[in-house]
Amino acid sequence: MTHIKKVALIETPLHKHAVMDPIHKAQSIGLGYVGSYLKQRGTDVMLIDATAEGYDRKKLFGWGNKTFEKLRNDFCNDFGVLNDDELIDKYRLLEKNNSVRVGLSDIEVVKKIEDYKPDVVGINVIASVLHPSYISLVASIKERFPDTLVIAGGDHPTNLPEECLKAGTDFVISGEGEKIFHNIVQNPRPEDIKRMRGISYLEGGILVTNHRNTDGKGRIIDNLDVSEISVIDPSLYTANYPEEPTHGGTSNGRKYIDMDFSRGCGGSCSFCNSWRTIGGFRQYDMKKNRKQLELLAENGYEEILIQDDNFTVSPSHKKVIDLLYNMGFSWQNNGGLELETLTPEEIEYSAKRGCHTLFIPLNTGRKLGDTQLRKQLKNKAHEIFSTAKDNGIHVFSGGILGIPSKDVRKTREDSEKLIEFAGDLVSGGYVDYWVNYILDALPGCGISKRIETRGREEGIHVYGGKQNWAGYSHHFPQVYTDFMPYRELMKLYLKSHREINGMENSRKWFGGGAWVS
Ligand code: B12
Ligand code: SF4
Repeated sequence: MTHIKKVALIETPLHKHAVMDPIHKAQSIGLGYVGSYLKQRGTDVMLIDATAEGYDRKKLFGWGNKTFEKLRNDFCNDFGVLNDDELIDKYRLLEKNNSVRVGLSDIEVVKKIEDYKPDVVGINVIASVLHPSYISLVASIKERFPDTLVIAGGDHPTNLPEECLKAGTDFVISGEGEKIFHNIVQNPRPEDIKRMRGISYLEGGILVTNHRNTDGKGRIIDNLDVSEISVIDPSLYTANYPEEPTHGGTSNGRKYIDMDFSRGCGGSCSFCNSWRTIGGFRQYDMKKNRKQLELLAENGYEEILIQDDNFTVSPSHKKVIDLLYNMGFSWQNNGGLELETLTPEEIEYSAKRGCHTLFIPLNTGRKLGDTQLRKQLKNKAHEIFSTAKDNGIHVFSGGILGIPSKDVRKTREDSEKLIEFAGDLVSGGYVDYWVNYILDALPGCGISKRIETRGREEGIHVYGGKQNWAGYSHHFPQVYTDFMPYRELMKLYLKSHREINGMENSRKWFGGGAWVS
């Protein structure tokens, strides 16, 4: 084969803990960029969003004839009645394989491939929690089309390439996929692909990785140049997406889309791996942003869910806000604005320019162990959230429980402080919604490294090991310590939800709405 003409891009079906994990679906920004980059350079692209196209199909594993809706509703009802031990046993909460799959069946995806006849299949695995549905999908594709190249990209394959390759994937692409996939389209011979930077493959069963360029601290430096970042072609999103966002505030019936205006991150928070996957922070050119929004408006989009990891890092984010406002978009920021660095002026500025909902989480709960810092942060939270309320903005916030403290014995105490902190904000009516996340050992993040190198000595462990896929969701406990056994950690997590549920003016967790959907 000299030149690839047709590419099928697939978003992996969801695979999550049956009881604990929310079910979200949005347009894939990553596949949007990869697909548009190829399309704009002459390749035919079909995007199969296997989750969105089969969003109503929720298959439970190990629950007999019970439906997903019934299981979640029963759990919500029992949550207010049963004690923690009873809940854990009745709903098998400690079982990592207690899962639900959402999306098209493998057979349906294979049929779509058969009809389209692509030369190569590219699959996005946005999160490690999806691994079980990913490996099943690859096996089905390879069984039917053993000679078609299957390439994986996204956060999960980037950080755990070997696990994806062992499932039958031909090549894994690390980090940004636009240029490298285009390079593959131009040079599809396996021997050429094997020489490309950012590629992983198996040679005689052994992992070979052609690394990307990094600085002395392991940070990625061979990022895609901002001028090369394409405009997403909305015609790639042919699936029916949920009418209202499942992962943010309401769009009030306005047609919405997830979008970003910058890429990457200069930080390296211990619980996160995004900076490793996508590289350093880059703000998109304003001309590109305008063109992108014009194209979205032409396609009927009226509401933008901003997904940038670091929206406020560059002062020019105000120009993006002006642009959204002047073009008539309403917007919300779901990517997360860091409470610690936000100013009331920024909130007021956003409120006057079309913003109605903001996600403003705490960067880490650990800081709350320090009394002085806790007081400062509380004052800051009151100031920021009050400003948002006064300006009619809905705020949802959250923090991560279970991050091992420097002195591991204090982990529980620090988590309790976070629960208390959240309680103050919810009961005081400062936030509309609080999400309690629980730490996972994301592949490649600082916490994983700490566990690998000093875990045994410090008494920090991963429940079920690296293969505990459900644990990579931020909503199912995974990292426990000798001072808080796994069952106790699960109880602490349940307690954190109970406390919020007990407050009159909070939206209930495990209690309907987006959680059950
Ligand atoms: C937006 C977002 C979401 C949105 C939208 C996701 C969607 N479109 O379906 C929502 C809120 C729905 C979401 C949900 C989840 N998310 Co999320 N999400 C993000 C976020 C903030 C940005 C992703 C993004 O769009 N980036 C911008 C694009 C340009 O980057 P990209 O996706 O990485 O794509 C590039 C490359 O990876 C590559 N690439 C991607 N796919 C492919 C495919 C091929 C073939 C190739 C060649 C290349 C390639 O090229 C792309 C362009 O350069 C990231 C953090 C981050 N910065 O990455 C977390 C992140 C991806 N999410 C994460 C998690 C855990 C989840 C959830 C499991 C949470 C949950 N329990 O519900 C779910 C799972 C997904 C799902 N569908 O339910 C983790 C994943 C970590 C991991 N390895 O497990 C991340 C990394 C955050 C973190 N650090 O904790 N998420
Ligand atoms: S949590 Fe946010 S700021 Fe921290 S490393 Fe991840 S993307 Fe960067």
